[in-house]
Amino acid sequence: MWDEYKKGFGNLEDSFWIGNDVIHQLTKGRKSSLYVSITLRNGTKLYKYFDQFSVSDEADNYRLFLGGPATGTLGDRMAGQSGMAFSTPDRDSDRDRVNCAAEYKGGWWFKSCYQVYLNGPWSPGTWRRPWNPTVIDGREIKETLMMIKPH
Ligand SMILES: [Ca+2]
Repeated sequence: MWDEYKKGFGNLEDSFWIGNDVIHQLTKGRKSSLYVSITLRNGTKLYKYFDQFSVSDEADNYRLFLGGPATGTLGDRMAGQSGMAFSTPDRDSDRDRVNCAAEYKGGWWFKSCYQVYLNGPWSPGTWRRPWNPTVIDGREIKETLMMIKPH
């Protein structure tokens, strides 16, 4: 799992994780922003924009940094995960006694375990609180996007 998130997986025209090495390279040494959106099945589109976003290298476990002004219609909870290392089921770097990535079946910047988690399983009923408290049930979600923009 760690290697899959490191190298990226999925289909670029449908659903994918671009890869933690690529995210690190894109955000290394230049200021970048992160735009996250969640589109619900009822058509509502929610978003959050973070002025500063970066991910450190593999030796530092792809640590997340979010900073600067943040705006949007999703809540502020993802900022609480800034500073966290990336975890996958086979590499627990979170701050909880359990293995959050194994418990919630995906890779993410888990803390203890999360307030925001966009890589949960899409199967009904298992992806809880994708973005607390704005979106509390993964079954409501049609699409999520994370986009990086250099300044
Ligand atoms: Ca743990």
